[in-house]
Amino acid sequence: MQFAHMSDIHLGFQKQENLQKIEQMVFENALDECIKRKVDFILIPGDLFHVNIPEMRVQKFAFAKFRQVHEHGIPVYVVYGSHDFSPVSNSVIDLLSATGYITKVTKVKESTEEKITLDFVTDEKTGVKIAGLPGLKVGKDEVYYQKLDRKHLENQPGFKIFLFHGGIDELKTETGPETDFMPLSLLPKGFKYYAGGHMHDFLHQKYQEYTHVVYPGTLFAGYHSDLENNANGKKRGMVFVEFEDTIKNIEFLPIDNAEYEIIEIDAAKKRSEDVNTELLEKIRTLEPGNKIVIIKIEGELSEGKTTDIEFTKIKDELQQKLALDIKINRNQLTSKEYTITQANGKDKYEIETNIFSENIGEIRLEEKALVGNTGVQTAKKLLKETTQPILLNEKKSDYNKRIEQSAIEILGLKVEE
Ligand SMILES: [Mn+2]
Repeated sequence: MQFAHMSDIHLGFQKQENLQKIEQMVFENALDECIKRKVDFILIPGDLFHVNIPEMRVQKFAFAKFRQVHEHGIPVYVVYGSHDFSPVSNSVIDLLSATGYITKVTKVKESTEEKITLDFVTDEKTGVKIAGLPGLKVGKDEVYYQKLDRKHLENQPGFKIFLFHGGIDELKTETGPETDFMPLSLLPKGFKYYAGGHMHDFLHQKYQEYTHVVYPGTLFAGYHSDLENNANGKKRGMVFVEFEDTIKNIEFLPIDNAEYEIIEIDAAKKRSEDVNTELLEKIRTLEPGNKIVIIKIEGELSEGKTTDIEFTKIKDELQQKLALDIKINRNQLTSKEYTITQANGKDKYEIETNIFSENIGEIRLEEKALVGNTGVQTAKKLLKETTQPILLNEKKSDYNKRIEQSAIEILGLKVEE
């Protein structure tokens, strides 16, 4: 018997057409491989979609593919991730679940203030028992897992699999996500396989009471840094597991996505003019045709502004040579001469992201959460929360309190009562 495990596919993350095609292709290739191998079932523990309600284009190809998998009689077991999560079951995951193409495995038997008791979903053909918990939005995961009635799950016999979405303290890496970690001890012990989502790199670890904690990682990208890692040679793919009454074999199958070129420039103590020349020279030695080109430039310029570097010109040149897409990461590029940079974008959200990305480099702070990509994300969340409108019939004082509390939560601050 064999099952497949994939996660963090982030369908709908890509905004550029060429990359959208790759995102769709790797997803379809992964499921085709499951059909080809006639797996007994497929596990997807979260972030299947990048948002809870992705655009219709994404829903269309995802439904078509899951229908095909369904017609081959392969069940798909899913939990929400932190991205496709909806507190009111208002996610495309729920739509897919309503059609019967996928099964959400979080079956809450009982939920009180102190305790969440889960039931298993039993896979009909193999008799495997599957339970799982979703990932919630930033910081709330652990509370949820702390309430889990582990004994109830541990006491039941059978071949058991646990699906979860979140990081494990024991597996914390320098390059992985920085938030949403919990100790392994919050998961029920003695399951045959722990199918993880959230970590974007493939990981397989064994612990005494938790044999086989596995994360397949993303299939392509869900953060911009994933593309950078791909360009530096990181393989992406999925996991196939052979089993009988125990696990027999765990195989990571790489799935190709794209070809890359990466240029990394240390701009520290250089003049903007010289960095510009260096960059243009490097660009001209590339053969970027049909490749994703990543330009990463960081450090503090000794002279000139970050805007002196002709990123538009560089993009144009690469586009003319038919690069699939060009990603420029200049979040860590700063200058002694501070200016607020304008930014373009196709909609309000893209403009906001671009403005934050281009200007955050000018800020020098110790607090890691407030700079770089994390800083951009925090700024965006704050902006979104603080511009929420007042609700109908809501008192001004309640409104102020509500906004204040969400801001505090986003910044991860604890306030004395
Ligand atoms: Mn993810």
